[in-house]
Amino acid sequence: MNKSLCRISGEPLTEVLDLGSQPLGNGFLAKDEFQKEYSYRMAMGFCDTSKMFQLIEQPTPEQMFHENYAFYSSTSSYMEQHFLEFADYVKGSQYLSRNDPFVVELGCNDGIMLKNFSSEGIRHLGIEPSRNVAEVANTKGVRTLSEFFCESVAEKIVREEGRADAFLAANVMCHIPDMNGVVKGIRTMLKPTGVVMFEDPYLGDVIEKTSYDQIYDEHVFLFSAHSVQYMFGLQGMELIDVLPQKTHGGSMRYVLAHIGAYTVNDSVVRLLQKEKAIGLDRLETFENFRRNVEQSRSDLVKLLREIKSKGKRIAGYGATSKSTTILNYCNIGPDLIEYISDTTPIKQGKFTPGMHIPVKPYDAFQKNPPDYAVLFAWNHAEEIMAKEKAFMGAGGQWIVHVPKVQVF
Ligand code: DWN
Repeated sequence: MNKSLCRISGEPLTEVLDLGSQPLGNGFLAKDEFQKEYSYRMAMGFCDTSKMFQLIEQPTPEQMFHENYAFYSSTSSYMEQHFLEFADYVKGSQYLSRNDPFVVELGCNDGIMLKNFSSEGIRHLGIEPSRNVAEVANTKGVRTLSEFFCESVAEKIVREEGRADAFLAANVMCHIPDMNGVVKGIRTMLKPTGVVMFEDPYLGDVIEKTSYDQIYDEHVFLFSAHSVQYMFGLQGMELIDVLPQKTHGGSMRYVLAHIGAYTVNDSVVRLLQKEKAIGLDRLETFENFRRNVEQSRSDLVKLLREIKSKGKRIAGYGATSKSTTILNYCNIGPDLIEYISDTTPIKQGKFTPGMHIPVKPYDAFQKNPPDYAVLFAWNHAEEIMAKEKAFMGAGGQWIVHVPKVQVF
């Protein structure tokens, strides 16, 4: 497909934001890999037909999701709680049949959500292309297939196990370039009364908070109710409910079903109206967003340079995929940020993609705390603030860029 066409409607895209040359968001690497590091031009386009805000160019799924995938969902206790509640919501909903319900999750990662179904003996299946995290799920008793989901995989599952009552996905759908193929697969997988429930970072929050770090190679789409309605509408499905979530700095849970299977909740109508009011369906909104992103970059770089010029030490907290976007777009390297602390073993001892800042274990932060810490995992702020009282008590200060660049 021509790269400047919308992946959903096939209509031309208008480029609205260029975040420059970027490496893989989760491409943490060793020193001897610097020379052959991959990069691409990361720019976003808007389609006036589908209303989809999307990457113009994206690395292949195989480059991003493989046996060394660096992100494990169960690194946050708050997220564990979130998925327990998501699972309870599904189990308590009207959508699961009483007799032998079947729940499928796309991109189940290390089983953080499905373990809440497997522990109760509910028939389930995870589909997870990154083999290392899929293995962790299997060892937790979560039945997981390591595959990229598509219509033929859906047909095979239906032949062998029947259709699903609920098809779940959390922080997954926005990663999939062949969305039309996947939505066809989902439609194939669902019973006539089946539903798909998925959540992803919400475009409305990204625009409102200038959280442009939600844009990176893996996030090919940033969804709104408008774009979700359009893409599922192409396959005979409709939005029946929307539920805002606090996770990842503001997400939306979308519930969709075959057209006419359920009454459409008022929440859908209200959200569509709100999106029109704030302009999520219009090009000008994205042009304004671009100006805010540029301002955020100059504010952050100015602040870091000022702090450094006073001889203070700055580290990063959380080597997130999001941080890759900020560091590379703002050209922030080890001259400004000494190291980034992260609890994920696979990232430790490596260097951040593109800017090559050392990633150190959490111990480094505790034993040798900086004067300032850039909170790259700002979406986990509540959890992190609760456990970093010692850092703050000793005079340590945080820097965030969302919703605006500030020190606290
Ligand atoms: O969509 C995606 C989201 C859900 O997760 C993926 N494409 C990749 C990943 O994105 P991310 O890396 O931006 O996600 P997080 O959840 O913001 O990453 C948090 C990082 O911070 C992890 O590497 C773990 C680390 N961490 C830490 O060092 N100390 C996290 C917490 C809560 C902590 O206390």
